[in-house]
Amino acid sequence: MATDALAVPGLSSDDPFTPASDSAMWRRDFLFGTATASYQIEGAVHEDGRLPSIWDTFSATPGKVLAGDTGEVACDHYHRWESDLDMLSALNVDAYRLSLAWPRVMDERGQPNRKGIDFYKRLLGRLKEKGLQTFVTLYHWDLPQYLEDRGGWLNRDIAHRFADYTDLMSRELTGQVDAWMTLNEPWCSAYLGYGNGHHAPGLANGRFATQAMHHLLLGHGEAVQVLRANDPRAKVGIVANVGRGTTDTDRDADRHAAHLFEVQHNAWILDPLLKGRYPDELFELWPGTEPLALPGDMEKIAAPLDFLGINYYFRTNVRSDGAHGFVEAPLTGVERTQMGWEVHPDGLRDLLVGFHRHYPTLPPIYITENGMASDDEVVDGRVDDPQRIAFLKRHLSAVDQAIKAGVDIRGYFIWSLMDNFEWAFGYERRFGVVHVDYRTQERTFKRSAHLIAKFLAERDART
Ligand code: IFM
Repeated sequence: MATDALAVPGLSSDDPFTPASDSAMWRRDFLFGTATASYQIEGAVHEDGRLPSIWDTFSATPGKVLAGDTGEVACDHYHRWESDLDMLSALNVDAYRLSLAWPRVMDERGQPNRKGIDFYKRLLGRLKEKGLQTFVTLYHWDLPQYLEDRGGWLNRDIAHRFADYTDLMSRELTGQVDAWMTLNEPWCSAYLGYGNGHHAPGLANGRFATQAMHHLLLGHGEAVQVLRANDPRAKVGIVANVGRGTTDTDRDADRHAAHLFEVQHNAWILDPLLKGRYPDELFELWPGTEPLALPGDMEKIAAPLDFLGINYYFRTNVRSDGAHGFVEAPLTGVERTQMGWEVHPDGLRDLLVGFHRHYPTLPPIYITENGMASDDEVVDGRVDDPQRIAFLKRHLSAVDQAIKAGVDIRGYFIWSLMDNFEWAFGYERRFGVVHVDYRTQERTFKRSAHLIAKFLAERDART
């Protein structure tokens, strides 16, 4: 693995990544990091007492994941974590966002699995030795299968089970975590997992989606209380994936459709968290799907947060469906990534500024994921990823513009540290700034990684 970033030839301060000299990205207190998630990188699914997760079950089901890929080996990070953390430090980042695998640390009776817990203690201990800030997600989609067998996120009891798991891990890891995130992207867990079945557990029912969301958010609310009690010095937040919806016509009906797209993607999660209620328009879009909520639930869900994690990837163009909803109307002639997602940095800026104006209680924001997939290959020991370099530069500029417009944004995490298991798309889609050869597990810095390391070294040298 080539890690000497400063040795990359031909890079000057006007290279294709380095942010403009007046950008907030140069500020030493603006946190730079990369992000990963347990099921996507760890592998070792049968080791040291780890129990099956819904993603083991789902990916073993024919037709669910591209090419039949599974997370059984993934990046083998469970065995290679030490060299992976060396690779991370060579990027000169300030922080690392990772997730804990619930099925690795707790058994069916709620008892701790010491070997699994010790893995994370070692990992976090090493990150601290390296001087990195630790951002830890409790739930990034790998639900223990035994809980899905009891109804998963459709069973209200899961909120208490999530609080128990949070209690265990926050007692065990107190002092090793700078920032806790309860859930990653509840929209994906609820909508893709229970609404359209594209993700584990693969159920497809509109009512299930809204009920699963309510229990996810309730679990979040209970977990916030536990984290405040067990680890009062750590920051507490949640991560939402947000989507920009626009339309390419002047028709009022299409503009309203774009608004409804954002209600369904953003307000569905942000309104309960920041206003203590679901948006009425959600149930105009999906009539009859109001979740069963008990008195006191919404107060728990809306507990104050120290930060909000925002994950942003693309913009969606929509038009009215002629009734009460929206349909996608894909634009032609726009730049897209290997996922087919449109590259649209202004969408990130516009969403951030919009949230700042719309939610008086908006807490400080970290961009907890942003990045893109490309079909990267190693050629003569190098990986050139020009589209990613331009993508990152443009999105950092969008973040800078939002900061200058008054939004309190404290940091930015690239998705992802390394290529990994991209859920229903398996290993084909490569999001990493480090390339992974899945046959040999060799890691190779892409050119984007060299440029990030160079920029951060220059930033540190200035201060
Ligand atoms: O890989 C995922 C990640 O797990 C959650 N956010 C989106 C990424 C890219 O699809």
